[in-house]
Amino acid sequence: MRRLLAGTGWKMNNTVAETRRYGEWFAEWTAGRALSAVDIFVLPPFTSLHAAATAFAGTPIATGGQNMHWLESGGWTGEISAPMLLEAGCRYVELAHSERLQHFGETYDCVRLKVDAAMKVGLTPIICLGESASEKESGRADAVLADQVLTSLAGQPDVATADVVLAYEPRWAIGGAEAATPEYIAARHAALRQVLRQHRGARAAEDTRIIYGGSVTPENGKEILAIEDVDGLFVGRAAWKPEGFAKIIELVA
Ligand code: G2H
Repeated sequence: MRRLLAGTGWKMNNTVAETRRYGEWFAEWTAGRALSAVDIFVLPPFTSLHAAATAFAGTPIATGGQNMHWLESGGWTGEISAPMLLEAGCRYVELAHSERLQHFGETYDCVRLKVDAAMKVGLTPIICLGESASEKESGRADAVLADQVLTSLAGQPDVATADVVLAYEPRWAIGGAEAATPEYIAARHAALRQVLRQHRGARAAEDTRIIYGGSVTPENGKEILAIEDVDGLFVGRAAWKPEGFAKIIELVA
């Protein structure tokens, strides 16, 4: 049985002061609530990571980075490593968000190195996968997704026991007005599970959690979560304020 996830990536939002207020709000909101059946994560900007880990201590909310370098240290100006994320209290790291791929030239070959580095230190990678609008229009979505996931996991032959989360985020649905339709999401998630089954075996297909992200809101989240192969919701704008994230968690928990 796969545990459901509710997560938010803050992108370049929420200062240290705002993070503290977010945490205080949640400390109160989570007190006495039954949330033990769901995994909850928040991915703040690097500067707010330490404040977030402190603010969410004692709540069921774990924190994670939005990116990292694949090496542990060195002359890499502007970068941050897996051990540094761990030290800042992270349990997760998001990799391959389409904004990283589109605007910062990242590739899935480099994502593979990051997956390996994250897993080496015990961070759970949240690996983003998603086709562009033109790949969707030309009917290549499933082939693109298969290539992305297999490249990302190429260094992890035993994904069945590995703790990874796959996040399906169609690029054309990110930051927009509408999420993908439930039918479309169902087809992509099922296809991804089939790729895992084919290349990694039945156990990997059964165990690996695949969450959906891309314009999820408290209004559309319930329908998306009801899809068989969807194991959680990954939210941006709708959860940058604590009240919004609480509504998403209520759907999942
Ligand atoms: C996609 C998503 C966060 P938004 O990046 O997973 O952001 O919900 O704002 O589309």
